[in-house]
Order: sequence, then C-alpha cells, then structure tokens
Amino acid sequence: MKLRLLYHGHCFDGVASAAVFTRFYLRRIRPAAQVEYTGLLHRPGSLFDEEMFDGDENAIVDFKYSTSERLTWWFDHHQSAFLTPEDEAHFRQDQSGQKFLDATRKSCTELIADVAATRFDFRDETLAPLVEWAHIIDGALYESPAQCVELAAPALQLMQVIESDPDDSFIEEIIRQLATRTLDEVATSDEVQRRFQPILAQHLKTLETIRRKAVYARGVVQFDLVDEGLEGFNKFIPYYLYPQTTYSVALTRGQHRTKISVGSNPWAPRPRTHNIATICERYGGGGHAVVGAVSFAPDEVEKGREAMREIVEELSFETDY
Ligand SMILES: [Mn+2]
Repeated sequence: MKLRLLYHGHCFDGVASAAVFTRFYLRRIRPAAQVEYTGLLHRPGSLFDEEMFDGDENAIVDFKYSTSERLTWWFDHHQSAFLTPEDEAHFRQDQSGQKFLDATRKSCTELIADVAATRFDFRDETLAPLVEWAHIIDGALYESPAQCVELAAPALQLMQVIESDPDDSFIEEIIRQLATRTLDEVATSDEVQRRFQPILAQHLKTLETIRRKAVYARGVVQFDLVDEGLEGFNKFIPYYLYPQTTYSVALTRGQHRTKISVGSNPWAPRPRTHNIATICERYGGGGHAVVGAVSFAPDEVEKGREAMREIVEELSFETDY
C-alpha cells in the first residue's frame, strides 16, 4: 500500500505539512503504508499531471486543489487555492471528509495538526515546535528583523536550507526525519548544518553589499544591485539596516529579468500609507498591499532605474526623520 504525498516544494510550511501529515497517516490511518514524496512548484499552465497521482492513496498538502478522482486527501490554507471556479465547485461537493481548506490559517502545518486532533483524534505533543515555527515563518510573524536576518534559531537555519538547497532528495530526507524526530534534532543535525554554512556565507555577503549600497531618505530605503549581479536577498535586510524606514525599493538583475522589489517594514514607526500592489500594477507588476514587484526584460536596466526613481518619489514622505 503506497501513499503518494505531494507538498509545496522548497517551502518550510510545505515540508512541515508533509512531515505532520506523514506522522498522522502512519500512526492513525495506515501504519504499514509506504510513503513517497513529490515537491510541487508554482508554474504557468497546468500544475498537475494525472500520472503524479500514482499511489493507492494520494494527498496534497499546502498546495492547490486538483479535481483528480485519484486525490484522496487535501489540505490548504491559501486564499487562491483553486485554479478555476469549476475546481472550487468540485471541492464544495466533496463528501469524503478528507479535504480541508481554511484560508484563515497562517500555516498549513497548523491546519493539519488541528484537523488530525479534532476530527481524527490524533495528537502528538512533540510536533508543537514544528507547528509553531511554521506559523511564524509562513505568516512572516517574526519578532524583529534581527530574528530573520541574523538566523540564530536552528529552525530558521533549516528554513534556509529548505528554501535554497537545490537537492530535492535532501529535502525529502528532511521530511522523513521530521516525521520521526524533533524539529531541533533535525535542524541541528550535522548534514543540515553543513548545508547551511555556504548559504549563511552568501547571506552575510549580501547583507554587507546592501549595507554599502543602501541609501535612506524620507521613509524609503533604496538600493540598486544590478552591478553586483545579486539576484535575490533576504527581504528583511533593509529593515534590519534601517529600522526607521517605512518602505524599501530595490533593483536587481537576473538571467531572465530586471526586477524592482517594493516592500514595507512590518515594524515601521511611521505606518504604511500606500497600497504597493496598486503602484506596481501601474508598471505592469503586482503583489499585495504590503509587498510587490515589477519585472522588465533583462536588458531594460535604464527603464527599471527610471521606474524605480518614480516609485521612490511617490513613496517618500514630505519630511525626514
Ligand atoms: Mn503554506
């Protein structure tokens, strides 16, 4: 008997959801099942192939719904859980009692743990730290920018490995370990720590680069990393360096695009007054009220710089602090 478990790949909540579901399934549903994993990533077009559902039972956690008749378990907490209204109607008609959506949950891990307890009478206290950290990480409920920039907590070090290590087989190994051991045991293991070191070194280098390039004025910190060739950065770095800022605006260039990233500081002393998605949409980008982005072709650096200047001007306060 095989369970195929599909989860949100390279995402802490996706991995934690897979581990919690595995424990629940093996202890409460089918102890002898063999579990196999598939990480799913968002991509344009269809997300699933019918051949993906090759188990006797098939489950999806922390990812979009599928109408496949082979899907027997589903858990999600995303606002946009359905690709189409037809998919949603299919879910609403489901009578299995094994498919769950709750968009009020900060993490899917927490949803699975709660459903397992309240509907299936499965409780495992040793999972509490994993559920707690999934809640903090997926909900971006950090206590300070330092917490997520200094990465002192082992759970955040494990998050970095899950998000950045390209080795899918190792991510699967992490799920299998989390299904039997505690979060702390897994996060502080030699292999996770070995893989975390180069990620940390790159992160600290990026931090120093942003420290050198960032300029702050009138509630906005801005930096242009095109010449540095840096494609990504921890989005809390600007607020770590400039706790007084309300907004951050950054320009980066990757192989496939030049990108403006616009964000707002969750701990800002002066509250956000702009809807960032609305501003980004004007340049063909998008996002949420608190964070957004605009993409240009890789060679459109000057166009990107000009848009960046305009966005910075629009977000800037009248007075400085
Ligand atoms: Mn999630």
